[in-house]
Amino acid sequence: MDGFVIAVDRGRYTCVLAGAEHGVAGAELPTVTAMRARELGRKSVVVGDRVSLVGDTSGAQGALARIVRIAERRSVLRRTADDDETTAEGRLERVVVANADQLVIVSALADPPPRTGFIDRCLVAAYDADVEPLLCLTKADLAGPQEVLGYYTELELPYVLNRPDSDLDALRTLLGGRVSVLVGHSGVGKSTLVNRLVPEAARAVGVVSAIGRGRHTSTSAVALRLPPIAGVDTDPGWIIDTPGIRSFGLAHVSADSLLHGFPDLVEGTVDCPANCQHTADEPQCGLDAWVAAGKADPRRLASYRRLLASRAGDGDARGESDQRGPGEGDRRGPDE
Ligand SMILES: Nc1nc2c(ncn2[C@@H]2O[C@H](COP(=O)(O)OP(=O)(O)OP(=O)(O)O)[C@@H](O)[C@H]2O)c(=O)[nH]1
Ligand SMILES: [Mg+2]
Repeated sequence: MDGFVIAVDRGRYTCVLAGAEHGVAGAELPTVTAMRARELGRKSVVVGDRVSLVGDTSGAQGALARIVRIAERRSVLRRTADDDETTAEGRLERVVVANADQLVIVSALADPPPRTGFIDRCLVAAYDADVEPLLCLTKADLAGPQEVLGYYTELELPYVLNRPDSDLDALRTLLGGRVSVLVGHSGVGKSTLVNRLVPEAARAVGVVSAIGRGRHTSTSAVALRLPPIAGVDTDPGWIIDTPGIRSFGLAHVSADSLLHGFPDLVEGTVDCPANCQHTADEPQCGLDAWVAAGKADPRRLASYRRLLASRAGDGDARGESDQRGPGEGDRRGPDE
């Protein structure tokens, strides 16, 4: 039988059987617990995977099925522990989720403050994974979005604003018919949003801790079926809540692909000499003139160059957006 992996916990995979996934409005979906069959070898199974199951797929108490195959993934959202692929941490790659159609980048407008460096990294990861980005700005009751939106004006980046009492219709429409994954720092309100979208989800919600202290309320990714959209007959989609992340390492993204996360800069490179690396010390790089002519925000170019430098293992690459306090964090990494 075919299934869709909605949760992973200590070697046990919770799957919804194909067919049941479009199940009854608002009802809890029947699930099957499974383990990996030995023949999968070292291939990891992640939330969002479409799998083939054998054995006891009754879903009865104590029943355990086996995952014998992982279907080809439509998309794979990855991150690494570090940006530099020459280090062990840079090679440590984590698959965040499989088969997502949309990456919802959740950033609070305050508490914790927004970090465009982190959002830029998420955008690079989204374009690299061929997943559409959606910027979701939470805690709009605490601060305005002008500054963040101003930074992205050239991008036509779709966004939604959220506050505790805001209407979720626009967001539900954007989530309809697809699998969306929420990513963001701890405390930005991912689970709060999931609970509003899927009231029976009852995801644990935490108090905001200092970023980097490692107090994460959610500890694993979980996919939840969205309830039907009122008055519309279409598929409401799936939403995947994930644990807050401190960093979005991009060691797996090639230097060329990094530029795809900066569509506002791409055109500025057409007159660059062949093999231009677009770094600040490239005398002929077209990006300086592009920005000087007002075609893109200089902060975007600076962010792109920080990422380029960070991949090269330049220790100063984290840039101005890192605001961790003293005593926090154990190593230099791509946190922003
Ligand atoms: N003022 C305000 N507070 C909010 C809003 N959304 C969430 N919060 C609060 O922010 C805190 C953290 O919310 P969570 O939903 O647990 O954050 P999270 O992103 O799931 O965090 P992790 O699971 O640790 O990654 C909670 O105290 C929420 O009540 C909002 O729109 N406005
Ligand atoms: Mg959470």
